Amino acid sequence: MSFGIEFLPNMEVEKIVNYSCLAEENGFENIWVTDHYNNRNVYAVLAMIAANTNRIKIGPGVTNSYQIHPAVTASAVATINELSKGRGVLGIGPGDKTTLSKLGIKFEKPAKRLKEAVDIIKGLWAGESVKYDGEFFDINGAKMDFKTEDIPIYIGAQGPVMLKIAGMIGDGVLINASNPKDFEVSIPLCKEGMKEVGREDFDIVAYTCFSIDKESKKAKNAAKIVVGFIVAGSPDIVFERHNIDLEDVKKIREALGRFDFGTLKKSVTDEMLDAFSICGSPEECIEKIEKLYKVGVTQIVAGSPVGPNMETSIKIIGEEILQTKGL
Ligand code: F42
Repeated sequence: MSFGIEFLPNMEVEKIVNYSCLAEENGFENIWVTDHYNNRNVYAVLAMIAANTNRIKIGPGVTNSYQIHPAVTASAVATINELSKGRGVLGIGPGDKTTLSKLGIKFEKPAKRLKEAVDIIKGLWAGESVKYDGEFFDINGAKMDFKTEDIPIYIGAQGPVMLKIAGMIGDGVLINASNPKDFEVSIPLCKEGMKEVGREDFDIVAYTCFSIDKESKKAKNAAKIVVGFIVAGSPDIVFERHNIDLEDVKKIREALGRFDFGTLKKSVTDEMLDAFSICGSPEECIEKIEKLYKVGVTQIVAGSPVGPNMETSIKIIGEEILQTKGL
């Protein structure tokens, strides 16, 4: 099992680079940088990380094919791969409907569009002169002018259709989930896709809300706002799976509607923290990670907030999990 970390470029690039170096020193294997139009540009951030690290794999986690044409994504990730001497990876998903709607982009057939985009990217990376007559993309002999190699592609997926597609077209899947019960549902769907194309090697990534501190209470407290947002956006079927009372969910949604973050934090229950995050003391986090490993997860990505203090939390993960447990 390997460990990755997610960075949101809502902070200065210099800070992300410093945290990236710290993550590399502490034994993390992957850095995933999120892609949203309102943050610093993902490829500018990745280029700086590439220039300042030596070993860790880096890539967008995740970009989409609505805002960025697949040919531009192919070139950008190949450039990051060259700059980092072969450490590039591509994380690509269908896109975030709420963000895209702010740009006036219609979220039509996201799964089909993603599949077409990945086909085109693969063709370009293979050095082909790509001809593609798709529903969304019409490519007439596009070809890269520089050589690149086979870069691993990870698909951001949650829904049943997308999970199966991930198994068919990806080298791995980035699933926004934290609890073994969710992976018991998701992994068989990825496997269906893998079976269809005869793939065996596949990285199942838990892209989680993560918060660690030596003091359990401090770690849990730091996770509450992120968990509150996840609860507010989750469908009822997920609450049933985790025995979460819909009345408690209502309190969260009402608090969020009033931007009342104090009440929001107080309304996040222990059941919600367990369903939607890995959080607590190193021992508590290790217990959950071991359960995830048993159901088939092969990479943990420590996503926001990582902990009450990013620097301390990266060191705790390194010292108490990666070096001690040898994950
Ligand atoms: N989104 C971002 O914009 N930026 C990020 O940095 C980001 C990071 C990220 C990391 C991990 C991760 O898992 C997701 C992340 N996302 C990020 C969100 C990501 O872009 C998606 O919004 C998210 O993964 C939700 O995807 P989903 O798997 O739920 O797929 C959606 C599109 C969905 O509705 N899927 C359904 C399904 O069952 O999979 C239905 C899909 C379907 O079949 N639709 C048909 C089609 O062709 O698209 C059309 C059907 C019809 O009749 O129209």
